[in-house]
Amino acid sequence: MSMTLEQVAKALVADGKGILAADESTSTIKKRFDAIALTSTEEARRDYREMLFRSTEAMTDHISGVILFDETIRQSAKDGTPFVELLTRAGCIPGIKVDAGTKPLAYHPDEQITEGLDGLRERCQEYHKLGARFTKWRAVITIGKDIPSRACILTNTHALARYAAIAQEAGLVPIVEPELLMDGDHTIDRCLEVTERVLHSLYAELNMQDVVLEQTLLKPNMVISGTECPQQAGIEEVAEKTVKVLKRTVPAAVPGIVFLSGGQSDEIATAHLSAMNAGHDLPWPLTFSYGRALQAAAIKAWGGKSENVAAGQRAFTHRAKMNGLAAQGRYSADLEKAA
Ligand code: 5MM
Repeated sequence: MSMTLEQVAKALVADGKGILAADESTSTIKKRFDAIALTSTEEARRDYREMLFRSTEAMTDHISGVILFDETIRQSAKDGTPFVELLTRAGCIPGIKVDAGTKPLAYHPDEQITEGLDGLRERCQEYHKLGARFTKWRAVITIGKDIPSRACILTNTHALARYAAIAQEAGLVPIVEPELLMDGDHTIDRCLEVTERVLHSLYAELNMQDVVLEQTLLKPNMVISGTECPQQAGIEEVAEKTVKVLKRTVPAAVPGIVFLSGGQSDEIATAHLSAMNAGHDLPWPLTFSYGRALQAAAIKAWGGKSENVAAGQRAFTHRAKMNGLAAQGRYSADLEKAA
């Protein structure tokens, strides 16, 4: 039975579940494999994703959906089972990244614009036929001296809104991801101020393009200190300031918010999510859509060796379980030690 877009959006933020972002483009997955001294061949990428997707407990109990890359949505497991089928059998919804990456923003040398609107309608239609039911587009915003500029915020949020409308028309739930990078020495309060500006602009643009909010999800950064900032905010401050900004900017009609991890360590990303869910009265479910914070331990344990597949799956399942608990506000650092 086919699901409506509202049903898909709600299923992606089902209680205790979140999204696995496995949409690394070819150049990004190469960087991850370089770290374990593994050559990034199509077969190695297949084996790695198969290891994750066959982690039955994680995929069935803690992961609601997986964001795939163009190559991955067309791939099959070693035994010939298409990945889309493998995911669907585990009860996971297949999704697809549709942006074409970032390019320099004209007249703004230190800023970027995400491209990919040309031909997007046809690509979305094809991905729907291939089994995708949701999609994602990521805008990248840098905080620095005098940036982000108004042009950067406007062009990126406008593109996100145009993408979202096209995705909905093609029967896909759009996840809109405006990512403020953690890089830099900015304070948490500067991150708060810029995140608020970006999200206000995003919801104004979504409204302008007649995007149906009930059929969308937001994938934001957390409000956090820049990595080089001498004063690093603690877990509670990050949770409190992130929730504050989201309440100021995100309409209650949005069915859920799925955070990116952005380079935070695995355990900190989990602790932040749990603190937000534990201590606050919220109009939407808050969960994860982590890439690195879900995969870092798994890729390390695997190391590209077939004899380590079970170890990689154990590491992935543990992280997925911790984040599933965090989505319910039930995580504590003791659970890491216990495991
Ligand atoms: C998994 O990383 C995704 C792909 O990035 P590239 O297109 O640059 O290869 C990325 O879109 C990801 O879904 C989000 O940024 C969240 O990932 P993190 O690692 O920040 O949780």
